[in-house]
Amino acid sequence: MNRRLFLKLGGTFSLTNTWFAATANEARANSVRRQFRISAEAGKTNIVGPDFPATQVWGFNGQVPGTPIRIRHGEALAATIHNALEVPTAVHWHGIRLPNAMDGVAGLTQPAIQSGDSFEYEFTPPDSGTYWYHSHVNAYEQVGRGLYGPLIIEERSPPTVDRDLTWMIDDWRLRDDASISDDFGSGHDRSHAGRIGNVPTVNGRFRDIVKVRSGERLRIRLINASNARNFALSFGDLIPSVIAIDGQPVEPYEVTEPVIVGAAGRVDLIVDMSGEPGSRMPVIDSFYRESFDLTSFVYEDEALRDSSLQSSIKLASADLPEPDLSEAIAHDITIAGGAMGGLRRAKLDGEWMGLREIAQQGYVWAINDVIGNKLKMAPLIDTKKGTSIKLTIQNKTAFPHPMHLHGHHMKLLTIDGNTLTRPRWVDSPLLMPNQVMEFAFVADNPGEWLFHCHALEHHAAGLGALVRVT
Ligand SMILES: [Cu+2]
Repeated sequence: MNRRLFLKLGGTFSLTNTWFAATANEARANSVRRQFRISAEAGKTNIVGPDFPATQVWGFNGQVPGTPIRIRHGEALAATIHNALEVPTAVHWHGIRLPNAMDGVAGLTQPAIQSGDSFEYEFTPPDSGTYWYHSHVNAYEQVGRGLYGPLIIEERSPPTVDRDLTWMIDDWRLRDDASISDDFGSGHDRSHAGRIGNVPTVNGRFRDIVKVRSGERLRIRLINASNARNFALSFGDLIPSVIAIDGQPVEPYEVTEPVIVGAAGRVDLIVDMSGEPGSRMPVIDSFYRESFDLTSFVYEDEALRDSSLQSSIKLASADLPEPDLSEAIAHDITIAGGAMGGLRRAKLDGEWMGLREIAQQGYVWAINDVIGNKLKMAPLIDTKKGTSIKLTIQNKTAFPHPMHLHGHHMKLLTIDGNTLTRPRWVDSPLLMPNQVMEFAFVADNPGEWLFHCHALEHHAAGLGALVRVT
């Protein structure tokens, strides 16, 4: 139906990413405490283009993406969130290792911010990198309506680039009149791939263009704010280098395969624009069966320089606690359930039940046979502060799951038994069907932390657990 209509639309916007460039200049203050006042409110934005009406959204300061938060590494972030919506909300700072009380999970780490009320978040992010903030109340609806924004912690010595761009990629399910389809959390979405939409966007725009100049070096911070859509992005004959994953630096490496960005994941790329002046090059997604143009580079007629920059693109190494693998406590974690998953029974509120009975209450997924139907529940992992933990996570389902651990980063060690040549730190790893991944991390941040699938409908349908660190 309209999926076809929108994905076949040929029109483009003339808007570029100047909005993000402008906000970067505002982040030049010398104070060590950066204050933001942000209102969660309804707004209107033109997502699909001039031939369609504007879309009613919920956004931070009414915008999609919300007001960019950009501070320097070492600065404290103070954010007053005012709730101007008619429903409760709260803000999670995705990927930041922060005090538990600031984590923004309403019903676990704080009460929800009621309509008309405000809440003050304050913390000093310990790591630089690319993060995001989003609602953590009925997230499958609130994030789906646009309640998210970029959160950038600038490195003390970033690599030299001509432009530092943030691309928040999202996936909307719109009706023919460009209004948001309000079938949030449908039974089908909960039990299958999550809410997959029909209008993929970059920074809230469908099929926008990005004006570039030949010879220009871009840093592109990809942030996947979709409810559930994963992306696999191809950049034509350009060869991007990955410099960070989930905010954490990696030894730079060139990619010729599509760049995978699972829901909630982030990838920082360095891209040297080597195309002909005046040419156009689409960025193509091919994660699912049908591929499509997500956005397009359009080269200006004048080149910036004849050959690309040669300066180093390497970031300072990640500064995270190294787990002690010889002493690590091992936990095996099995994800089961969903359509075609073969889960027959599981524990709901401590009682074994058949899948039919569980599904009648809206739940279809289990972690180690337990339905995560509540935020406050018996922890999956209960450990002392400072303990090294080794996780072996097996996805025994027919769908991909981006598994997000709050308050920590995990070192990804192996995929399907193969040791990674480049172990990397992650907070939202994407586990494909039947995949097994091993991780290790130091549980050094006290509190009760969510560990859940970031396909938001899956979390709502039981794919969540708690990690308690005391
Ligand atoms: Cu999932």
